[in-house]
Amino acid sequence: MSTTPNGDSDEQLKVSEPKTWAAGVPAVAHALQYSLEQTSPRRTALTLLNMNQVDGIDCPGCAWPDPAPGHRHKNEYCENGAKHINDEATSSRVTAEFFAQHPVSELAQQSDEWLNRQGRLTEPMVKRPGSDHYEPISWHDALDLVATELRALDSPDEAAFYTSGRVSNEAAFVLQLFARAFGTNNLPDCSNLCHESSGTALSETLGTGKGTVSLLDLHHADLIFVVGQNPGTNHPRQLSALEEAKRNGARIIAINPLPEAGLFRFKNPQKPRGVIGSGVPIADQYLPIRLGGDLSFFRALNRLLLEAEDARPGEVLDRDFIDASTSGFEEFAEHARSTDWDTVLAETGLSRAEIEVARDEVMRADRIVVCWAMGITQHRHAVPTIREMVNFLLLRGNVGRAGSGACPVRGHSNVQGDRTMGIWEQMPDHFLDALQQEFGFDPPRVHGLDAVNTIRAMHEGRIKVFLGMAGNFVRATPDSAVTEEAMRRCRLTAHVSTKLNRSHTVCGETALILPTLGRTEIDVQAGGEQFVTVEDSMSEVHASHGRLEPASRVLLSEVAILARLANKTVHDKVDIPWQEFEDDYGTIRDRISRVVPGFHDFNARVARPGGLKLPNPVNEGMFPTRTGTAIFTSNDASAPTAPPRHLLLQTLRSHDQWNTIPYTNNDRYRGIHGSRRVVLVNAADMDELGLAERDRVDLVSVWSDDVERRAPGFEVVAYPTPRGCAAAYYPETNVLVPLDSVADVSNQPASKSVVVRLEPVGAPTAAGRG
Ligand SMILES: Nc1nc2c(c(=O)[nH]1)N[C@H]1C(S)=C(S)[C@@H](COP(=O)(O)OP(=O)(O)OC[C@H]3O[C@@H](n4cnc5c(=O)[nH]c(N)nc54)[C@H](O)[C@@H]3O)O[C@H]1N2
Ligand SMILES: Nc1nc2c(c(=O)[nH]1)N[C@H]1C(S)=C(S)[C@@H](COP(=O)(O)OP(=O)(O)OC[C@H]3O[C@@H](n4cnc5c(=O)[nH]c(N)nc54)[C@H](O)[C@@H]3O)O[C@H]1N2
Ligand code: SF4
Ligand SMILES: [Mo]
Repeated sequence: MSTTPNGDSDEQLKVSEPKTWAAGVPAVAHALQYSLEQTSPRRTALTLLNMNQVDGIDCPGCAWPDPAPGHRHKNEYCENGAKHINDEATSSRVTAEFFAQHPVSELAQQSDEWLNRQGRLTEPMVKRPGSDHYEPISWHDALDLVATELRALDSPDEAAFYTSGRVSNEAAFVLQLFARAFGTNNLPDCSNLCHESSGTALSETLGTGKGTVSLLDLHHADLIFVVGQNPGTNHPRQLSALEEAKRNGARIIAINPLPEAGLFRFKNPQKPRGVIGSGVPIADQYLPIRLGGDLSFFRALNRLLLEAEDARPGEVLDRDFIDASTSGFEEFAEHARSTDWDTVLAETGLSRAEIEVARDEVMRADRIVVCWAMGITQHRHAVPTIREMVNFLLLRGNVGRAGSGACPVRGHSNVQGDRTMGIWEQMPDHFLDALQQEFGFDPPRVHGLDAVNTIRAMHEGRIKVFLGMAGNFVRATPDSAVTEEAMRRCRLTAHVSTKLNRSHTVCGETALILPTLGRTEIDVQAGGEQFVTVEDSMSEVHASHGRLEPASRVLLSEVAILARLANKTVHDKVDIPWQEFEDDYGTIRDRISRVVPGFHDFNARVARPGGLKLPNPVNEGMFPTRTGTAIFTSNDASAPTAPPRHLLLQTLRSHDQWNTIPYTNNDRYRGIHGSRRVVLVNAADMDELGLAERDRVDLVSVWSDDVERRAPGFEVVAYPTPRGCAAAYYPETNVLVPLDSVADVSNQPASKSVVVRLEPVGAPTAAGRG
């Protein structure tokens, strides 16, 4: 595949029927094919056999947890995890000669897929002011350059330190320590773009920002809601857990505007019957909800449950739990009873009968889990929606009890761990106090900038130095044109990365590429061979041991890069043994054990097979909220709408991409092949808009600031999505998401509700029409 950022591709779009089952033999075949295209059979075997095993490599694909030691399959991975790990293990290399041949301006024209395909970065490179080429630089000079720029700033708050959840606990802890010792809380992270809304709503209502369920809870639930997530693609081993739950008698309700393959039937490739049989059915009820209709859905469900309790007092709600452990019930109940059915039916696009079927499922279930991901968090009203899901769980006492609870399904493999380690622009005082006590300096207390506010600050010249660790900031963030301009206004941008991406090509006046070891690789320091740790979506913390020879002998580990940089930047301000951290990561874990709650005896406990589980107060009957109880809330926000002849667009992942990086042009489960510049539209909407299959259109977003945001050259494909709703891939459509279009309270970009019009290519533009 070859595509430029504007989407000129030499492949043709082919469309086939969407699949109604996920995984099975094709998943194994596709994983192996992609892996073997990347690297040798020997390295493929090394990565795959070590993946997610005790003493092996933690899969960097997503944050889904592993079964307990002793219960793991010898192939404990999924198609996408296998592709992802071998994308890192690739044998291709980006060298100094590559950069000599390709000026930055030329690289900026290449597609995300092309940049990634060039392979692993091998040595530090610098682009000097005015130059159009990256050239080699020694580690010593590269880190001096960053330290000098940082020290020259008028204020530490003129720097921002971005991380993604690819970073280990050890590196994350050192990074936040460095940033705070330097004097800023500007720690934007990918969580700002991912589950920020979950953390906000859960902290407020339950007193913990994390999910409350374990894998065992999921296995033993009676009813599981899978809301706003596409597990067949993005958390494939979740399907094994759902299969296990079904075997134990669970029922499943899937709520999603798109009939995603993994929601219907799963052929478990780890089991003989999954290979030869027809697989197991997953969802017992599928609700094709309109985009953003989930708040209304849960309000209606809660109203129905309150009414059922009126009819059969004492039989429906868990009054003991409500009385003993919650507050705000009466106010919530009054508000829920006022839920208007016409609004519910309009916002959800569902029938009352469908919602009543869901209620009946709920009434038959004792233990209930609600799982959700980006289909919920990336809406303007995400926070009230999650609060309403919590109301639902509280009504029948489904938190803090076996087999039930809240399950925000995390994305990046260590995104939850990074937060635990202090990567947050708003860490609470008790964490900062503990840092102060341990390291003897006074960390800044003023909250820092999140991702959206970092872009604003860069754009306005308030952030001058940007250090990115393990992500692709310009592609992951909204309003691409604005973000790119913001990035280019920085004096220095520096990225600690494994592979080439757009953030290296859209860069500051001076730009650095600092190449690093990946999680698959053997990491030897002065103190011997090192391992790192990660925390999964269910708060299990375990070790990850690299197994492959490093991609280049020049690479430094993330911890080494940060420790050396910190030493050069803040050596005269704080007395922290950065060198010791680099030599032996165990010394970092010792510090973590004294600073971060739940990590006592970290080194000893993480050495045990399977690692350790962090305590969750909710599961110990405590709700550390402002009232000391779980809190019912009254939520009013309305679902997003589009004006006549406009559609509501969600931006989402294909089956063959990993976040900002497409791997191939083959969204297999949805039957979209050969092109990513595709917009999925309901056939009746196409008729109404006068569009035919494969018509070429520009997507133009509509926002109150009247700035034109246009994604050119998309082909229209009829697809089973509710009326008025459309879907297209991220990151190609990030250009359409206005920077100001964010979730209330959490400030997370609202990438799942973008108002667009489809402008046939060749038709006069809005400006032209005057
Ligand atoms: N293979 C692979 N795995 C990944 C990733 C990857 O890129 N590739 N990324 C990782 C990361 S960082 C993350 S955060 C996760 C993301 O995992 P997901 O949240 O599954 O990711 P999306 O592709 O954004 O899919 C959103 C899903 O929500 C549905 N949806 C959209 N809007 C609504 C709505 O209003 N209501 C409801 N009920 N549903 C809605 C969409 O139809 C789609 O099925 O995956 C992780 N795992
Ligand atoms: N429109 C729209 N925008 C979105 C989303 C959406 O659904 N729609 N989803 C959002 C979500 S949920 C997320 S999480 C973000 C993702 O945003 P990011 O996390 O910023 O982006 P990634 O694509 O995961 O980053 C990929 C890069 O990470 C680097 N990398 C990979 N592994 C390592 C490693 O081990 N160490 C180091 N140092 N570098 C490494 C490689 O250089 C690679 O190019 O995007 C967000 N943006
Ligand atoms: S489910 Fe997630 S963590 Fe597990 S193997 Fe697949 S991508 Fe990796
Ligand atoms: Mo994410």
